[in-house]
Amino acid sequence: STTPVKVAVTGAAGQICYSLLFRIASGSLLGDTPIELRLLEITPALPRLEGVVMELDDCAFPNLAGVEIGDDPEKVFDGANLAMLVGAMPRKEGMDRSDLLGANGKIFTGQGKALNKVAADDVRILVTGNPANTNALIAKDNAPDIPDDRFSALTRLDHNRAKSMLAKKLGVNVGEVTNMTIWGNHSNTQFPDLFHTKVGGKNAYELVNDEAWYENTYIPEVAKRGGAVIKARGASSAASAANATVEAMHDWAVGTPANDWVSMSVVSDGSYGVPEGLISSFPVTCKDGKYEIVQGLDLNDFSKKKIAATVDELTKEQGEVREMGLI
Ligand code: NAX
Repeated sequence: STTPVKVAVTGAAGQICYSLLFRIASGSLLGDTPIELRLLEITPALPRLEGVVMELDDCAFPNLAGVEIGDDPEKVFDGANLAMLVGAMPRKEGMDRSDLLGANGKIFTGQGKALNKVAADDVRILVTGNPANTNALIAKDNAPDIPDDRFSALTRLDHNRAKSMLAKKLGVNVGEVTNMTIWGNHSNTQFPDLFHTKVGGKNAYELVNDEAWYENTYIPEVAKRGGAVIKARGASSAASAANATVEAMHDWAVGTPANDWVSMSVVSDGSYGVPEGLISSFPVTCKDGKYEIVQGLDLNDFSKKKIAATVDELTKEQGEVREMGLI
């Protein structure tokens, strides 16, 4: 029999995980490969998490080989092959971005250290909790023994939103849209790039043929979609964030389709002028558990300016967390 793949998930009693855990356990992550869930929460949320585990039991998923829960990252992450870091503190009223960086920064220093100590040699770590890119940077810096290319942050939800909004505009099925790229930070500065996107194999920017819509409607609406969901639903994106998290990890572990790529925030190797070491979103292909940044895309002046702005924001966040002593 096969040893189950150990999948660690944090923030397991939260709203994203209420969808994510069931997608993982039902096979969206690794098909019918047996998995063991290792679920981390803060102490006061453990009773609630026990309720979620009861529901996992009640699904009778045949490939769910076991579930462990706890509030100690060193125990929960022990032997983890895949880790999805979803748990973070939401921004509360009166908190600015740097307060959030500080509060969540502490979570990711501790979890980075714990992963460094106890995770499996092949561990792959995906950060969904916000600010995702900089949280991933903090975790990476606190895990010196884990190779840099095992860390990523989630920009797949932005990628999916961008595909869907483009398909609507053009009146096509979203399955026709390929080669979408989100560049930069998972924030309002992100840059969804239509210049390399294809729709039914044709250039998306040319098909849209509406510069004003691209610049003034599409780009801001993709970036601010999360806010629009909060306004409509009274709660932040959960099922779509879970879907993006499971798809991102699936593609990383299993591979991207031929002739397409996905957006992942990964450690920059200096590609496209993004400073080395930042965790920034790029077009990537994945195969056998490894990703590669797509090379050789031509960037026009508009794209270069947009990418410079979002990368600049990441550089500032890096500076802030460095000043706080988190990296
Ligand atoms: P919830 O507040 O519903 O759940 C978060 C859970 O994390 C809570 O149960 C909390 O107890 C737990 N938690 C807090 N500190 C923890 C720690 N140190 N260890 C383990 N667990 C801890 O939030 P939810 O809606 O599930 O969102 C989770 C995170 O995803 C938030 O940071 C949110 O901003 C972020 N998002 C990221 C997105 C992305 O595309 N990258 C989109 C969706 C979402 O906004």
